Amino acid sequence: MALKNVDLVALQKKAVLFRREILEMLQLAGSGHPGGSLSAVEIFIALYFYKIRHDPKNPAWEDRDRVIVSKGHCSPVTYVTLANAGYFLKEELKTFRKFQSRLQGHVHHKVPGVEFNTGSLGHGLSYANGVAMGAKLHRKSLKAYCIMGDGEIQEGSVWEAAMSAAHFKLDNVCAIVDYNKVQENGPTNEIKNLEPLAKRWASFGWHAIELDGHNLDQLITALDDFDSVKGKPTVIIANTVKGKGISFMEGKPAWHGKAPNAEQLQQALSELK
Ligand SMILES: Cc1ncc(C[n+]2csc(CCOP(=O)(O)OP(=O)(O)O)c2C)c(N)n1
Repeated sequence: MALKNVDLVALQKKAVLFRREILEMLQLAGSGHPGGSLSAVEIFIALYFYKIRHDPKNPAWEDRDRVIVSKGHCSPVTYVTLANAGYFLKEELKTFRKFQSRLQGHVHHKVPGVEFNTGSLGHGLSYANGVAMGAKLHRKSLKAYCIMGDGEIQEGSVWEAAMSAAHFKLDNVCAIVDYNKVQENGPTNEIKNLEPLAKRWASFGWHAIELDGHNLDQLITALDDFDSVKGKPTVIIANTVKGKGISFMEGKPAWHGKAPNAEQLQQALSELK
């Protein structure tokens, strides 16, 4: 059951702010990945502003929950989330993708709050498994959350990791698939069909939950449900829209990796109220 004392309206307002900040960063940089960042905003908010145990002033706190951003090109949503959570100053967002900035196009562990370097898709879940096994060995109650893309999970390594997590009964692993239905070059299920996706994860021994990935209430409820599942890992299949919130970006593969120009930014910001 979700903790209903959560201020959903405040979290929804945060989602609008995050989308604005993501687009501003991208426009300033002149490059980057808007589509899969905009689709994952509510996933990040539910994790960082509701669920996880963390201390932004002490990113190396041993007992923190780990969020592994396996789709490492979605650095814009990661950095905006971390800055808003207090890991570093928001001012630094302006350095995104600039020479010598810490905020490079793919997430890097030098950035406070980033657990693991990603960018080459398909590796985050194995890392999450390792963290989770280590936690069990050391009798720690921390959890590992791994955010993946739908195109990403076409990688065979993801399914090896899925098998391992179930075999080792890693009930402290929660995979979250940002199921925005579009990968780099087109619709995911036309390029390589993932369906029936929830059944596939279940057949690998996972507790599978499917929901609307823009609905914070549903996300929060699912993240709480994960805590009560014992003996198996959990996957949340979050149905989302790539480019969510911006009419000319939604569902468009062209906006997978392209920054808006100044005019497009203004148009986009006018839609985010
Ligand atoms: C191993 C690997 N192959 C290819 C790429 C190039 N690449 C970067 S993003 C991407 C598409 C990923 O699609 P998806 O996981 O659906 O991401 P999202 O839509 O959430 O941005 C590809 C093919 C990569 N980064 N790593």
